[in-house]
Amino acid sequence: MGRFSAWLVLLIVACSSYGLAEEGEDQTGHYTNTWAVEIHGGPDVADLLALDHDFVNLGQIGNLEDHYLFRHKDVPHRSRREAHHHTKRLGDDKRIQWVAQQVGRDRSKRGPIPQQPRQSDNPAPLTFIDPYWDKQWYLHDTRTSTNLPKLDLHVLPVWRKGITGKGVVVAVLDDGIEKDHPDLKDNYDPDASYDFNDNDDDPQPRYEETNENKHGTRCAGEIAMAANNSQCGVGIAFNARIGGVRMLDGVVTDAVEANSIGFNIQHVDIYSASWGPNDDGKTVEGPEKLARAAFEKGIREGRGGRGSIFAWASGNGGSNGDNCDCDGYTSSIYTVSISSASQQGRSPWYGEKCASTLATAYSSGEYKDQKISSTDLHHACTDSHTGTSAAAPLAAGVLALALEANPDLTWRDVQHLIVWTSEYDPLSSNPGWFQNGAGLWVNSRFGFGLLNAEAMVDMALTWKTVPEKTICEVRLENFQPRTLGNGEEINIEMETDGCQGDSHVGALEHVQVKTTIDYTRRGDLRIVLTSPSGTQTTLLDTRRQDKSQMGFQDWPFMSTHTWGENPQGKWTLTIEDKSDHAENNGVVEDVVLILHGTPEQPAYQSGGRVYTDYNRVQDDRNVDKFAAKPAPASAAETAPAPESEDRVPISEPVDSADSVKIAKTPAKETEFLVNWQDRLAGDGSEFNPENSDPFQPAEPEADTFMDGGDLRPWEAFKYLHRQMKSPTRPRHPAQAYYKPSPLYIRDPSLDIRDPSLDIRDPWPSQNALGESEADLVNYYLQLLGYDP
Ligand SMILES: *[C@@H]1O[C@H](CO)[C@@H](O)[C@H](O)[C@H]1NC(C)=O
Ligand SMILES: [Ca+2]
Ligand SMILES: [Ca+2]
Ligand SMILES: [Ca+2]
Repeated sequence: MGRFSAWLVLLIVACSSYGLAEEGEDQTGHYTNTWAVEIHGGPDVADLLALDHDFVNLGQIGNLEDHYLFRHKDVPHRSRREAHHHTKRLGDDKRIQWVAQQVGRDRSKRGPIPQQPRQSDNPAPLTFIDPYWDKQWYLHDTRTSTNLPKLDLHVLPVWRKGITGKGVVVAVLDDGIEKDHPDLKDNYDPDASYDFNDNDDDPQPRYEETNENKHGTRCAGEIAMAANNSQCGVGIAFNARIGGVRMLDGVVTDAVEANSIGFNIQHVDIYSASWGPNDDGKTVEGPEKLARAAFEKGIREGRGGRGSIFAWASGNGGSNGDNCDCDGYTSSIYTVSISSASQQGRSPWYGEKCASTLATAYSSGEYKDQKISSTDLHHACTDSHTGTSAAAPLAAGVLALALEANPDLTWRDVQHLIVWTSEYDPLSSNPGWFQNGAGLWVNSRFGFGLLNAEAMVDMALTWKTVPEKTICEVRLENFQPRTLGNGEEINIEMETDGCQGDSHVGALEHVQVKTTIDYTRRGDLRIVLTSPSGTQTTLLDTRRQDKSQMGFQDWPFMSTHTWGENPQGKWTLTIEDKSDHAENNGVVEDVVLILHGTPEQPAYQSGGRVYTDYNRVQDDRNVDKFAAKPAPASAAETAPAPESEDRVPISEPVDSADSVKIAKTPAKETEFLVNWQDRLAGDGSEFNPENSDPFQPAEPEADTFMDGGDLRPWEAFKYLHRQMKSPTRPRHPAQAYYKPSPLYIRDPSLDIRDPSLDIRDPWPSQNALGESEADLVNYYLQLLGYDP
């Protein structure tokens, strides 16, 4: 290309970035709701001009003096069209030297991070000979078409920088670790391992027939399976050292928890925990005195004073109507609470909502979605690890990469990094997103969004430790206990200046509301906190199964949703009972608002968070791979049509004991089997007890989050199960007795118990199916001759 045409290209680009192009269509990016402006005279002048023109001044852009980022609230955060009139209005103001609407572009860095040159537009593929590598869709993009959404945690670019977890130690607090597993033994670290169930230093799991103690080994592999050794897969931090603290295979006491949480805190950097109180939708429990003390000691003294990192699963009780606000481990300010997103970028059926979740990692979803691959007991591998159990270790692995990039990060730095780099875009199709007063997108199902390993590591590399933490407690003088009854709501207003003085909080991190409420039926209460910026956070949602009369005793509800906001002004706490239980009543005894944060805004926030189009910006795929592979046909497309609409009893004898084909299947049941995963994604609220036909859709509720969940899954499943259970067919191990796990382990597949027993509905009010049921449906599909 000659010099002249190069100039031409530059000129066109310049025009469109100044917003002067005739048509705002832009093939390579999208317009955001932010404008960069140049204004002389200082930040006060900038604030004034922002006000004049109906913008919010998000502050100086990085270290560029006289440059500010303005946001307009009436402009969509993402649009293909330029907002000409706003640009023009700013441009026409003589006090504004320069203006440009910001466009989400094909860059690999975000916000105030200085842009580094890309190594190559089409980097060489990183391939591994490990047999499960191809199944690790969440580490490298396995989609078959560029039209599909990007599908990974953006780990490959970090590995390309040579960052693989070296020098970082992770301990999995669980039911043990198979330390001699061929894919774990090289990274196994005895100093990060202990057995608090048997009080010895060998965390090897206890083996028994149902392999119940596979959980810890599965979680460990996700983090630190060795790379390119022909064994299983590749851990996210495959050069990290990994240990196991065996503590779930026995009586779990406060002391056992405290021992585990506080184990070897100068050696272990990251603790990964995928357990917590029962997810039954009626429990309110948190760490007791010892475990609380262990957390506090860990963050104060662990890692040479920089603080232990705790990656915590947010819980799997979604289908029980559970809410992680009632789980004091995930809602601790010291834990990094992690939720799951399915391969489809959806909140899975087991996901819990709460205000304390920080971010999200991929995990299992519906039946067709791929699960998580890892090491398994007996030196085996698995491709079916599930639930938030599987999400938290992925986060632990990502954090290990960040700690290798910058070992000086404190426990608070780590949370700031997560808040600032997690991605809203790949999960944006889910309901519940809102932008808080600091411009951050947040959702009670996902926290600040999907983890982005590359963005986090890049930001960690040049990170400046955030200022010392301050805590501002807001108490109402002369607070009189307030009564609450059915159908009522009370509003408690709390005015604060953010504690001017030594404990001044000017920029928020966590917010806690510590309260004591006596109430006749706890599950009917809903609590919402409104910040001075207008951010409304649900601190507690109703839980239909929670009939407890225990209320809340000094319970610290916790929210991350107002992160980055200035707390000065009026906070409102709304407590309501809108149930149909007329007899309900109680008293709000006490309320304390606890604001955690820093006196000044941390420097990194000064330019405001700039959101970009994840799919375009983060596209590090090797484009060639999309050329050859045809998209796999779905089961529904390849399945033969049912031979007849007649209802033929499924228990009709099969050809022979060896054959797993059956001749005819009632159409309705076949349809259910083939399509069930598309139809059962509801959260159970569509359950229609009036409806006796399990295959008859219930009336869907208008504002219920559903993926077309219009059946009564458990009813339909039980019916099918009865039909399919013929003595002439081989028995599937999952044709077993299902029982909610009394253990704390967050893995639905562990609910399979005694295989000699018949199936029973463990959660009569639950509608969604678990992974065990998924396995069975899979098996039934095989029986029917389909290849699921
Ligand atoms: C893994 O090993 C194979 C064969 O030895 C090699 O071609 C490949 O480059 C290796 N991958 C990495 C990431 O080192
Ligand atoms: Ca032992
Ligand atoms: Ca391996
Ligand atoms: Ca829970």
